[in-house]
Amino acid sequence: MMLSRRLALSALLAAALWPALSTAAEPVLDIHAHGETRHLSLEDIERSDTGEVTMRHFEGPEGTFSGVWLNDFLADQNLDEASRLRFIALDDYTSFLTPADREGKRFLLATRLDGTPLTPDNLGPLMLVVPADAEAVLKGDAPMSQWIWSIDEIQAR
Ligand SMILES: Nc1nc2c(c(=O)[nH]1)N[C@H]1C(S)=C(S)[C@@H](COP(=O)(O)O)O[C@H]1N2
Ligand SMILES: [Mo]
Repeated sequence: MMLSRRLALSALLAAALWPALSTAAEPVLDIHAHGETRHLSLEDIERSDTGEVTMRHFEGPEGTFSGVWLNDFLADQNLDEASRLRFIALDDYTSFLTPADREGKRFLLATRLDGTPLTPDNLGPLMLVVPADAEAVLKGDAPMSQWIWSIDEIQAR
């Protein structure tokens, strides 16, 4: 009796958790570097040092954005030496970051809003923000041209 009840409970739990687990394992980012392409899932990305910021994004979404610090993530991907990084978004918007840009500002590669993976509806799957500039950007006192959202590709060279 006890056993079958426990089995039923684990089956129920597995069914409930499956969407979250499969989402985390799905590829969300293509990295092109040294003539190779790497497909990374949220799980892969979130192995790097995590950070978070509670703020309103100028495009609307508001809450606690969590993700990984860009420089830690790049180091983990052996891309910290890249002299030029190109970010490409789902809307084909593209921007570049140099090592000096990354030294001057601490970028967070956001993966989640209030714990839920970002989707294209709320500027996902990945988004770059500068937590230290959150208030200044809203007031118009700091530029936000490097706050690229809906990132799904990084090219490094
Ligand atoms: N994915 C994506 N990110 C983007 C943009 C965009 O069009 N698409 N515009 C960039 C620019 S040029 C600026 S100034 C800021 C704000 O863009 P907006 O004024 O068009 O909202 O977001 C940046 N990030
Ligand atoms: Mo802009």
